[in-house]
Amino acid sequence: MKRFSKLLALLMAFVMIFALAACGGGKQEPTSSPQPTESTTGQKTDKKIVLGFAQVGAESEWRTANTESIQQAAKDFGIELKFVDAQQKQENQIQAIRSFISQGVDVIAFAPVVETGWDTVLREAKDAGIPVIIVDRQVKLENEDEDLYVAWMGSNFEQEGRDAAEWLISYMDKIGKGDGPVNIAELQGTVGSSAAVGRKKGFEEVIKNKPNYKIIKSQTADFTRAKGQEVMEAFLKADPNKEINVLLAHNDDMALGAIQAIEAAGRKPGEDIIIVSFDAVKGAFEAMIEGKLNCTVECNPLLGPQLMEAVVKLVNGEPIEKIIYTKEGVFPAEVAAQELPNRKY
Ligand code: GZL
Repeated sequence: MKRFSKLLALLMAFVMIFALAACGGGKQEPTSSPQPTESTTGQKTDKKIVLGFAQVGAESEWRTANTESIQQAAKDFGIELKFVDAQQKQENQIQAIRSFISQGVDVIAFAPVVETGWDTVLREAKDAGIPVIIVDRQVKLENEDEDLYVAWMGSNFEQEGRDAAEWLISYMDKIGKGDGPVNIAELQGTVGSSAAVGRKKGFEEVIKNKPNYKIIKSQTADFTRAKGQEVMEAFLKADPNKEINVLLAHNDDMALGAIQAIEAAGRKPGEDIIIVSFDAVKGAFEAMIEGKLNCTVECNPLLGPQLMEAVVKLVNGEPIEKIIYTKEGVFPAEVAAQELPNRKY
């Protein structure tokens, strides 16, 4: 009899252990079974994918649209998104990436606030076996041959800069000012960011062939509207002879701030000072309709679906392109009214 009760107790213990293991040992398992994640390629994954994303910050309308696109696409793809807003500080982004590594996420993605200083943390992610996708801005590695990330997706910033310069030259010729002095004030984006570096490089590459085109003032306003207004005020105060007749702003937010400064100084934005900027956010279209901005070069923030597609492919073990450019256009004021209703950000 004793043997039988021992056997029964052993059996009961086994059943208990098995039952606990089946419900995750008390861990908070998702109540609903993980939804299969379907990429647009039709591939399904049953595993709940976890993506860690370290965002630059919330400095502009562009960034807000980029964040919304990523958050919505994660929901649409059934991907668990761990999202950190780094408030435009590289140290916060690095800290977030390290936290994603320690949490053991499946994929890490981030929009690098500046180009350099990422090698160490990218090596840590690689050593942890976690693939990294760079989104939007680019990184410059100490050793470009080192394979520290699986893909980059975003805009061709140098092409955007070239497009802005080519539009400006054609516009100045059209209004009969192409042969006179074209004195450009430049509001640069965040110092060391690939968006600012690339736009400046592309713009200067085109105007270097036009001796009457000169950048006579240039300073960063960190991609924000407030600093755009502040720096433009300073430019205008230092321009008593009103030599500035063009503003190049590395994003629409800084251009919109500069417009306020130009009006406060009694000058007409879009007429006395021709303005070209980047992003093509709704605020830029509204300013063009008011005649205060002359052209915006699109920089597409809606990268969410492309990112999630790449994440699912990675987790499914499918190959992804190393470089994924987004498609973009150039929007002069004359098309603003017809285009505004189509704008998604
Ligand atoms: C460009 C992006 C830039 C935008 C700005 O891809 O990194 O950062 O042009 C934003 O509006 O702040």
